[in-house]
Amino acid sequence: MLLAAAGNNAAAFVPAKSAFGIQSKSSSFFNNGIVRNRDQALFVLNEDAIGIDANAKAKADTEILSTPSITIEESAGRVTAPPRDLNAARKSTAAYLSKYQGLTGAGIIYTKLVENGVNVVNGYSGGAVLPLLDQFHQDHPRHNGESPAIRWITNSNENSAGHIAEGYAKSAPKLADGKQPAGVVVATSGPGVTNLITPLQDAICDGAPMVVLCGQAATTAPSDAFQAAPAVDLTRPCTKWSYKIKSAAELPYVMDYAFFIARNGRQGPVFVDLPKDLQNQVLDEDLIDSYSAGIAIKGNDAAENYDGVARFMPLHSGANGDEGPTDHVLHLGLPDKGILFSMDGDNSKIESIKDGINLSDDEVKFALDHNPANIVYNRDPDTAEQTSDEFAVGSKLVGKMYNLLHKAKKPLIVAGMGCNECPEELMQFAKAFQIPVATTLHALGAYDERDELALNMVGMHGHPTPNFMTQEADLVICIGSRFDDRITGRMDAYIPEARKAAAEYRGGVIHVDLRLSQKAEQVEPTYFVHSTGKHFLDIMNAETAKRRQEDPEEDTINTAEWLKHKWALEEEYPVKVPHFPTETIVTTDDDGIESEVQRTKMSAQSVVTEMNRQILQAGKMDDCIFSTGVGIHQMVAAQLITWTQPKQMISSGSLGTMGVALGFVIGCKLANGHKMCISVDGDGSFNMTFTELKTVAEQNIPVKLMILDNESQMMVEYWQRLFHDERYLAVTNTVNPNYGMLAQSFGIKNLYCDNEEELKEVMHEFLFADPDEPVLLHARIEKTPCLPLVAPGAPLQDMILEDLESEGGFDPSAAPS
Ligand SMILES: Cc1ncc(C[n+]2csc(CCOP(=O)(O)OP(=O)(O)O)c2C)c(N)n1
Ligand SMILES: [Mg+2]
Repeated sequence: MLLAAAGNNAAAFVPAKSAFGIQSKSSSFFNNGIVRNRDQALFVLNEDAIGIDANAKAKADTEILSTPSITIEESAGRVTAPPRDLNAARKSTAAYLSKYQGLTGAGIIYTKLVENGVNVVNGYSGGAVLPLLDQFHQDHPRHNGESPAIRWITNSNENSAGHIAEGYAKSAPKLADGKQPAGVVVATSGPGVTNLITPLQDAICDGAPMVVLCGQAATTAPSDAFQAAPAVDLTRPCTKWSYKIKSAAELPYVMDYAFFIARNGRQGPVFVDLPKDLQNQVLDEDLIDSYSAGIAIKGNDAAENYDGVARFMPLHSGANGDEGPTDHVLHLGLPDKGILFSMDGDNSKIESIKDGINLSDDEVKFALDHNPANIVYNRDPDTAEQTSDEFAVGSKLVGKMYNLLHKAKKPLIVAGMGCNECPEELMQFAKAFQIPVATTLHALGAYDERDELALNMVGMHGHPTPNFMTQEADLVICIGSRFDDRITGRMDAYIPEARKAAAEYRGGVIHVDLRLSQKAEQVEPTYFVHSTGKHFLDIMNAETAKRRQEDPEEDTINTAEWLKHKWALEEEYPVKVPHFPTETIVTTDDDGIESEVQRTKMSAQSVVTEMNRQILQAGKMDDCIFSTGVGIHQMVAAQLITWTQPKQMISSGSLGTMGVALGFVIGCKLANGHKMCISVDGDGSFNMTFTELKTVAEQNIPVKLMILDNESQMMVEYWQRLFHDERYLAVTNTVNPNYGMLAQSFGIKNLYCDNEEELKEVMHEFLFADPDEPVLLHARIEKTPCLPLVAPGAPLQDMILEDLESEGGFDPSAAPS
C-alpha cells in the first residue's frame, strides 16, 4: 500500500501486498548476502503521495516490512495527498501538533500513553519527574473527576519497577496488532536512571519491549546539577533507542516512535530523557510555529543538520537528497542507527515503509536485524557457494529444504524464543514430519511437553535425551534461537552428525532467525532463513500441504526408528529427583510434651515436582505462569515443570539476573489477572529484591511466592565444589531472614514446610486456598545440585548425570561464567 520512489542507484520496491504482507526479492539484490539501499525502518507517506514509477514497480522484487505501532488503513479512500514541499511539510507538522496544543510536555506524554493503549505504569517518585507524575493523580483536572485511564503503581525501587515492566511485557497477551504490549516505567533522574540499568540490559538481552520515561535536570541546569546524570549515554548501550527531548513539540512523535521501536522487529527497551522544564513547557501556538519552521530538509547539506548524537527532524525522502519529493519524513536516533519515519496524509498515523535512500553498512545491518527479509540462503557444502531465493511456497530453495526434511532420518527441532508466537504452527510442522522437538529456556512451553514428540529443555542443564539426540541428529532445524553456548556445549564438538550429513547432502542445519546478523554467527547453516519463526512455519506447512496434495507418496515418514530411540533414552536417562532418608526426630509441642515423628528432608527437585504434580492433577497447568530467580531453583523449575504454553516461564534467560522473580511475577499478574502466577525463587535471589513485598501488599496483588531456601547460592557453591576444591566463598547465606515473619510484617499470608511428610498438604494450601490474596511459602530445602550439567568445555552429550560420581578433576578455568 505504500512505497517510496527510488533515486539513482537505489532499490525500488513494489507496494506491499498489505501492511503486514510478505514480500519477495530479486536474487541480484541480495547476492552474496550483501544488501544495499534497503531501509526497513523507513516510514514515508502513502504511495500515491510519492508516485511510484510503474517501471520501477515491474522491476522490483521485494519489500520488507516492519509493522506499524498504529493500525494502518488501506490506501483506498485515503485522505488528501500529503505535502510535497518544505512549506507543506511545515504546515502539516503544525497541523498535527495542534492536536496537542495547550498541553504541557507531561500532558502530551500521558495522552500518548493512553493513545498507545497503556493501562498500567510502574515507577517511583522524584523531583525531576514531578510534572509527569502529577498527570497520574486521580485529582488531576485532566481526569475530570473520573478514574484515571492508567493505573499507577509505586514500587520500592526503580530496579523493581523495571523488572515488573519486563514481566508484564514478556507475559502479556498480544494486543490487537498481534504484538506484545510494552511495559512502561516512570522514574526520576540520576539514581532513578542508574537503578534502571539492570532491567534495561535484561530487557534488551531477552527482547522484552519496554518504554522507560525518566525525568532529567532542566535544560537550563549546569551539567553537574543535583541528580543530573548522563542518562542517554548510560542507557544507549542497553536500549534500542535512547533519546533526550529538546522540545515539548517533539513529544507526539517521540512517544509514538518509542512504542514503535520497542514493539517492532526484535523487541526491546527504549529510554526517553525528559528535562523537567520541558515536561512543564506548554505546546502553544508559538512553539508549534517555531518548531514547524525549524523543519529542515536533509539533502546534500545533511551534515549541517546532524547534531551528531540524536536527531529529530523531517527530511527529504529522495535518494541521496538529490531529486524527489519532499515528504513529511522524520529521523530519530543516532546517525548510524537512526530510523526514518513519517506520518500519513492526515498526520495521524505512523507508517512503515522503505525507501530508496542509500544506507551505510551499519544502517543496513541495523535495519536487517530488525526486519526479516523473508529470504532463504543456501550454502553448498562442497563449493561453499551461496545461493539465495525468496522464502515462499514453491520457490526453489524452499522446495530443496522440504526435500531435506523429508529425507532426513534423524531430524531434530531446536525451538527458541522465535517459536513463542506460534505453538500451533510448530506442532503442525513437527507432526507432519514426526520430528522430536527440544526447547531452549526461552521457549519452554512453545511445544507442549505432554506431547510424545516433546524432548523438553536442551542445553547445559537440559534433559539428557535432547542433549544426546542433538549430537546424533542428521538434520537440526533451529527456529528462533541463536545457538547460545548454554545450548551447544563445546562448539567444535557440536552436532557432528549433522555436519557430516550436510557434507553428504542428506542433512545439515536449517537456521531460522529474524536477525540477519545471526547467520553463521555460531554455526554455519546449510540453509539460513531470514524470517520470523511463525512465517517460517507457515510457509513450510503450506509447502508440505501442497507437496502432499500433489503426491501422496510424500506423506511417508522416515523417523520411526529415531523416535523409538528417543523413548528408550528417556526411560534410561530421566531427570532425577534427589530424595533423602527418612529420620525419626523428637518434637516438643506447645505444652512441652515430646513425641517422635518421621521426617524426610526436601530437595528443590522434590518441592517443584510436588507443585507440578498438583497443578497437573488439578488440570490447571494451562492457567499458570511461573517466574524464577537465577540459580539451581531456576534450572530445576525449567527441567521439572511440565510446560504446556509459551511464555509460561518468565525468567532472565540471557543476562541471568538474580532478584527478578518477584518483580517478574508482579508484572505477570498485572498482565494476566485470570492466571495463577507463581514465583519459584531462591533465597539468594529473593534476598536481592524482597522490598517489593511492599508493592504486593499495598496493591493486594494475589501472587504466589515460593522461596526454595537452601541457605546458599547453590549454583555457584556447586561450581566451587567442582572447580575450586570446595573453597567456598561468598556463597553461603548463613543469616537469612525468617521469611514467614518478613511476609507477616507486610500482612502477607505465609506458610512453611521443611519435610516431605507435610509437603503435600502445605503445597495444596499454597496453590489453591487463596486465589485472591498473595501467599508466601518458605520451603526449607537441602543443598542439591541441578543435574545434568554439561561439563564446561565438554561436548553436549558429556553430562554430569550423578552427584558424587563425576566430581572434581575439572580445569578451574573451565568453570561456567
Ligand atoms: C545479579 C546477579 N549476581 C550474581 C549472579 C551470579 N549467580 C548466579 S546463580 C547465583 C546463586 C543464586 O542463589 P539462589 O538465588 O539462592 O539460588 P540457588 O542456586 O541456591 O537455587 C549467583 C550468585 C547473578 N546471576 N546475578
Ligand atoms: Mg539458594
